[in-house]
Amino acid sequence: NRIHYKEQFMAIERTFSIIKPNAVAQNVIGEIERRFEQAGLTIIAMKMLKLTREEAEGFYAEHKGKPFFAGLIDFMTSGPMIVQVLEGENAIHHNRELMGATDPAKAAPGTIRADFGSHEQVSANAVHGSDSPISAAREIRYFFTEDELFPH
Ligand code: IDP
Repeated sequence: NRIHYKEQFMAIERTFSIIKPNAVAQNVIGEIERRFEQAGLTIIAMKMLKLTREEAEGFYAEHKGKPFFAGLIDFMTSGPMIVQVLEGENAIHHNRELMGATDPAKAAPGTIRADFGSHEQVSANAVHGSDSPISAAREIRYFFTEDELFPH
C-alpha cells in the first residue's frame, strides 16, 4: 500500500550540520539556512555556541594526528558557530551536495563552500555535514539531547 511504499523508498534522514566560525563572522547564517530550506531540508534543532579545545578535539577525533589537526582545532574554537540538525529525504547526501567539496577552491560553483568558504584556508570551509548515517547519529548526540530535537 501507499504508506508502505513511502516508508520503503523515501529515506527521511537526519544529518548534523555546522555553520562554521568564518561563515558566522561573515554574517551569512541566513543565506546558508535559506539554501537548506529551499532545498527541502528542515532545521529540527539548532544552537549557537563556541567550542572549547576539548570539545573540538573530541568532535574531530578521527583526524587526530593529521597535519591539519592543530589548525583545524584553532579555527573551530576561534569564534561562535551554529550547530544544527537537518531532516529530509536523503538528508546526509543531499547536504553534502549543497556543501560541495572539502576544499572551497575545488568545490563546484554554486555550492556553499565555493561561495562562503575561504580560498586560502581549507579548514575555514564555511560548513560541516555528516558523511554517513553512523557519523550523523554520533554527531547529533555529541551536541543535542533527544528533547532538543523538534521533528515536524
Ligand atoms: P569534510 O568536512 O568535507 O567531511 P574531512 O576530510 O572530514 O572533510 O575534514 C574535516 C575538516 O577538516 C574539513 O571540513 C576541513 O575544515 C578540515 N580539513 C580537511 N582537510 C584539510 C586540509 O588538507 N587542510 C586544512 N584543513 C583540512
